[in-house]
Amino acid sequence: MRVVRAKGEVAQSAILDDAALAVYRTRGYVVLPGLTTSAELALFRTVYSRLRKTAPKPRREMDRDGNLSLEKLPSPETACSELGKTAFHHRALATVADLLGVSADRLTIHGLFLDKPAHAAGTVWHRHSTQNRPARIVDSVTLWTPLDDVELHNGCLQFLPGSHAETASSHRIEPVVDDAAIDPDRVAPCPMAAGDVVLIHDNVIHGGLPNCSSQARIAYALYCCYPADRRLP
Ligand SMILES: O=C(O)CCC(=O)C(=O)O
Repeated sequence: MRVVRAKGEVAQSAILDDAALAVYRTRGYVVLPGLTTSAELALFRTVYSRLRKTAPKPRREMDRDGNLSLEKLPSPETACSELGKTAFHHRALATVADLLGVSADRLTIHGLFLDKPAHAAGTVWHRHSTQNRPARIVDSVTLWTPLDDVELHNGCLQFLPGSHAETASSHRIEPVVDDAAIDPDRVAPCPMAAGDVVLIHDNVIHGGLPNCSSQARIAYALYCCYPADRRLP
């Protein structure tokens, strides 16, 4: 199935060139084709299937009505060190280091498989910057790649473009953003082809559509964290 993306959200090249950087700075996210390869996608699928059989039960995430929205398998690199040697990991580190203007060896990476099972609910609106995380982590960029094409019907991500430049309106800072605070006219769904990567700013509001298909939607995400005392301007 052909993936149709919104104009202006896709970088033309795999490296973070000026055009990609401009999209990221304006919208708070940018889609980069070509950060991983089809061979690596096959590896991610194999590792995921193996972990589903052997790893402890995945962490389940619910929506506000208590419906299952995600099953999470954290740190797959621990079970399969090959993952950490992939071009995806190397390019992720290089890209985020470039983006934050820091040396790659200052970054830590936390990997996660995200399975949105068939007919699972949407992923709640949230931003990473307000999540409960170690105080020493001051900035992060997430790279999220679907293992199959994702469209509106099978759980693609959606964003509130430009929200990374806004502060939370409530004095109660929470990672989950109330649906009532979301202007539907601003919502930008983000269909992607398998292996495309979306770079997600720490502060951008995003979520995911429900998976209305009969197949699980699986993604591999890398959370690249910068543990020091500066944020991306
Ligand atoms: O996989 C999803 O549906 C949501 C992923 C997400 O929002 C995240 O990794 O922050």
